[in-house]
Amino acid sequence: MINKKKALITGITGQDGAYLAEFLLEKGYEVHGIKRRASSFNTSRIDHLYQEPHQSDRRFILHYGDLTDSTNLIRIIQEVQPHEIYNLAAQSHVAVSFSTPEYTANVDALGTLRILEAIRILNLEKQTRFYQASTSELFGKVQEIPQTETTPFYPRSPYAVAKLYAYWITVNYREAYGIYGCNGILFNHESPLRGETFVTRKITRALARIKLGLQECLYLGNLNAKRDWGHAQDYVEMQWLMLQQDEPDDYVIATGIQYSVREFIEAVCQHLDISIQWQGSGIEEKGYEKRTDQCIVAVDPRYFRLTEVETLLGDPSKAKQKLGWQPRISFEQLIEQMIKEDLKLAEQEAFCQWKGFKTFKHYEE
Ligand code: NDP
Ligand code: GDR
Repeated sequence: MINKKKALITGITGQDGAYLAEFLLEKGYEVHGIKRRASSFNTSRIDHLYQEPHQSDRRFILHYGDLTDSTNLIRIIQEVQPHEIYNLAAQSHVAVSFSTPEYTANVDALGTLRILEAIRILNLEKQTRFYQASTSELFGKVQEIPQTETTPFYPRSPYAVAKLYAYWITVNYREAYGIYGCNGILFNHESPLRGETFVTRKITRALARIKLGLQECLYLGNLNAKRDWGHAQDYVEMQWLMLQQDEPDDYVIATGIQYSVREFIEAVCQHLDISIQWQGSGIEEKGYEKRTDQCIVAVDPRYFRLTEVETLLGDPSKAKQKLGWQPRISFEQLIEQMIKEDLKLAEQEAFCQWKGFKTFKHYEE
């Protein structure tokens, strides 16, 4: 199916960017993405979508850019003339935002303003629809359980405070300039493409390695934090649907079910058929063929957050009613998929080690 629509995705090299690009290409869109220049390759999540620049009917095109660079954003938007912009780019790690608060504000808050201003400067208010990747982190120290579109915000990190600005500037440009702008207040969503330092992926990756005898211990922070975890593939479809409505609006996207970090670990261990020892040691090193049936999970206070978001649980009733939101992939299926892919990676690593090849260092974060 070919449609004439053009979409521009910032953050196309990230988890959601990769799933959204795939989704829009299947819908027939011409998909443009902004990627950062990096000293090493940063496109592994979208390499399967790559099209040769010499191909005549290309529908997947990448542009170098950065959310901190207004002139670059204006030029790309002018060149592409997109019907839809999905602003997914962000310094998205909550803990890291305490170390890089100014940069996080520059990208996550001002970056959003730069795109909205570009739309305005280029007189694209009537042509270009805008999606802002807002977050359940806005609720922070929760004022109401479960959280809906009307729950008051109380951000608890430089990341969340930056995203709060982005949320309101999107609302303001909608009201002041008539831009079709939507906030998707998305709760945590994961997948095999999830960044390795977010807690779910850190767990599935480490436990797969422990299962194959490549690692002994998993160090984590607050095991009692509770999150409403969904699958990224389901969530990107909602990002698109928000931009297909008659009127722009803001929506909570969540599953309405909550688990603690500890429960997530227990579920992964059950799938891998390993028991958990919450502290101490007891695993013998016996090489590639040795599969362990026990893992050690230890709490390391370095992973505690200065101000923690203890509990998040979304009420997606509005999205259910207006967008027909219905998550397709269950929590169990999400865990199964993540383990399957991380076991493959661990097996590759074990095989390389067994053959005497060098493997990558695994940084615990
Ligand atoms: P990722 O961290 O996986 O991806 C972030 C993307 O932003 C990457 O492509 C990254 O590029 C890019 N990026 C970072 N800084 C800049 C910059 N200065 N200029 C241009 N691009 C930049 O995030 P997710 O895919 O998980 O999330 C997508 C968005 O949704 C983010 O805005 C996040 O804050 C938000 N969100 C995510 C949720 C989740 O649970 N996943 C829930 C709610 C909101 P590079 O690959 O080069 O690092
Ligand atoms: P979050 O996700 O902060 O909710 O932000 P993350 O997976 O980083 O943390 C979830 C919870 O787990 C606790 N935790 C740990 N977290 C990490 N990263 N590493 C650990 O070792 C660890 N141990 C315990 C955390 O304290 C926290 O309570 C994600 C990001 O994708 C944001 O961009 C997005 O906006 C929100 O989800 C919704």
